[in-house]
Formats: sequence, structure tokens, C-alpha cells
Amino acid sequence: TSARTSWWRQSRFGMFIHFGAYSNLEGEYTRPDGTVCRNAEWIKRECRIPDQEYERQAATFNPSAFDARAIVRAAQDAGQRYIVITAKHHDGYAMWPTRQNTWNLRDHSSFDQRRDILAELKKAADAAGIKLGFYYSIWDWHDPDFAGPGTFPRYKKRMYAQLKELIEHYDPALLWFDGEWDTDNPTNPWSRRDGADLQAYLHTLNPRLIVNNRVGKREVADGDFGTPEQEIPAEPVDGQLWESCMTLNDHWGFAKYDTHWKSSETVLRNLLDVASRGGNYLLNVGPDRLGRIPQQSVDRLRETGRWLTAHGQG
Ligand code: FUL
Repeated sequence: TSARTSWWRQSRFGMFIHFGAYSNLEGEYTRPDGTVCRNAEWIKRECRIPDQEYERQAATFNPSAFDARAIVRAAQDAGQRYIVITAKHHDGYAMWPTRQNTWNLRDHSSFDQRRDILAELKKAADAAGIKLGFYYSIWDWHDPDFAGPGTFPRYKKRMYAQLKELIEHYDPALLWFDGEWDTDNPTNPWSRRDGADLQAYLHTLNPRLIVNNRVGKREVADGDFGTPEQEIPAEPVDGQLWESCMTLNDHWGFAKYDTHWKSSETVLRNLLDVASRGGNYLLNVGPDRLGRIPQQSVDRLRETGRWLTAHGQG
């Protein structure tokens, strides 16, 4: 209903954070023969990194410089009112201490075992009056039950359990699903019906939860809002709420070689363009392997916020 989505509609500007085990590679994988393959959050698949090798590198992941308060401050400086962070991307690696497997930041890393970055972010966001949401990939490259013959129900059960953990432990205001499609992944068993069932289930856990349309098949009836990616649509589709998500350079996850930054003028123009058409703008940052938002991103966020404040929009 409109009361449920009211905070989100009024927010207009949010921060997307792509951070996961892939960040540890910082966009580059050196093959055994010495050649280098580049990618960001898709590096496992696009560079065909063998499972064991990807697991080995993830075990060294130690984002010791992750600073939730600094991240929230950067969002606040930009005039952003909500944050959506990848709790689990396609590589299946959970960024919280899930009890459903050991493929997570607590059990499979070199990170301080007492720390929980989602809890830290929740605390910092609450203190600043910023809403927190989680990105969660339905598609999972790591869990053998995702694509195993007849094993999808088992996967789905674990996925439900993980989402219950997220909702009960961190009380997110929003869930941002992804990986529901079957173009890159023809064997993706996710159906329209799965989407509707999941959405209903989530609302039994928290009736106020806002959910994007990738929970189903990106149809107008799916979730609460449409999710155009790297583009600003001219018109909303059938009056559906929408949020345009965009990178600040050319990648979602950290890629050390990517210096193709948008100017703060471009960011601002996009934001005003989106807002004038009634949408939300979800602008991405990709922390490095230590958990730090690149300075180029921080600078652009600050410049955008400065303009908004100077013009009474901050
Ligand atoms: C896409 C994903 O495949 C990308 O890695 C990224 O997360 C983007 C926001 O959504 O579907």
C-alpha cells in the first residue's frame, strides 16, 4: 500500500553497496599460466575460477578497514536516505554469520570473528536515521542444490531460512532480490509462483517490508518497484514505482583498474532527471578488499551532497 512505501518514495536517493568475497580479488584474477582476467562481482564465473581456488582466496578475505559509520556518513553527506548492501551476491557468499552454511564472512575468511558488518551497518544507519536494505541473489553459484536435479526445494528451504535470519537479526526495511532470470542461466528454476510465495512469506515476517520486482519475474505485479539498471526510463511502466540503479564507474564490485568515473555533474544530472520523473536513484559504491569506499566515490558523493544542500534539497 502507499503508506508502506511512503518512506521509500520520499527518499529519492540511496546508496547501493556491492561488497563480497569477489571484492577480495579487487577485479583481477591471475590464472596459473600468468595471464590476467578482469571482472568484478562476476569474476568467479566470467574468469572461470575453479571452486576450490575461489574458496581459497575467500579464506584470506579480511575487510578489517570496514567502517560502518564512515559509510553512513558518506551516504548522509551525499543526501542519500537509504542504503542497500549485498548480503549475498551470485557467488553465494553470505556477508553475515548465517547458520545455514559455512560459506560466509564469519566462517570462511580471515576477518575478526567477533565482527558482523551487517550489524555494524544497521547500528550506524539507525543512529543516523538512514534506512537499511539487503540485496539477496536468488541465483547461487556455490550451493550445489541450486541447480542439482530435483534439489531446488532443498535450496529454497535454506534460502528461506537465510532470509528469516536477515529479517529477524537485522530488521531490514527493504529486500532487493536479483538473479531470478533465465537468460544467463537457462536452468534457473525460479518461477513466477516462487516469487509470489516468497513475497507472501516475507510479509508474514514483516508486513512493512518493501521488496523489488526481481523477487518475481520483473513484471509490474511483482514486488513494489521496478528496477531499471544503468538507465533512466522515459516513462514509468504502467504506473509502477521505480528505482534506477547505477554504477559510479563501470563496475558494481571493486575493480582496481576501472578509472572510468562519472563526474559529479553527471551524477547530479542523473539524480535530478530520475527525481523529476518520479523515480528513485540508487547509486553504487564498491568497497575494496579492506572494506574502504574508493576516495573517488567519496569525493563524488560529497560534491553531489554539497550541491543539494546549497540548493535546499539536502
Ligand atoms: C545484476 C547483477 O548481475 C549485477 O552483478 C549487479 O548486482 C546488478 C545490480 O544486478 O543483475
